[in-house]
Amino acid sequence: MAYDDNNIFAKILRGEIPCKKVYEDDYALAFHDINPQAPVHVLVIPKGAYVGMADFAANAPTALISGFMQAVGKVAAEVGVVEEGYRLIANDGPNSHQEVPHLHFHILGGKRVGPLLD
Ligand code: IU
Repeated sequence: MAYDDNNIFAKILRGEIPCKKVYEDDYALAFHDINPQAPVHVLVIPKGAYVGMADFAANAPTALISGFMQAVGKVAAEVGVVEEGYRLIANDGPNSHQEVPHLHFHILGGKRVGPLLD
């Protein structure tokens, strides 16, 4: 799928739409999900035009890939879910119900979640 510059996370990255920011560095932005599914529900997105993980892995510079992954871990620690545990998921493509076509990881914590699928 081609990247759509007008997706909502692209607009958030450009500062055209506000977000409840949790963390930002050169590689990633993290913010609270607008419709939280758990007491902690934060999204982490890379600073680049990537739809999903295959696109990211194939086309992103190594520094961005590693910086993004480090940011995900930093955010999990910062929002205080590491000790009790959390779910880290990325919906990727139509079968997964990906709604926003910009790669994003969900950090879900603050409660014990159910089985992974449905
Ligand atoms: P998905 O993995 O693409 O299905 O998840 C998209 C998430 O983005 C979903 O949890 C929405 O609540 C969230 N979201 C948001 O935080 N802010 C927005 O403006 C929009 C969606 I649109």
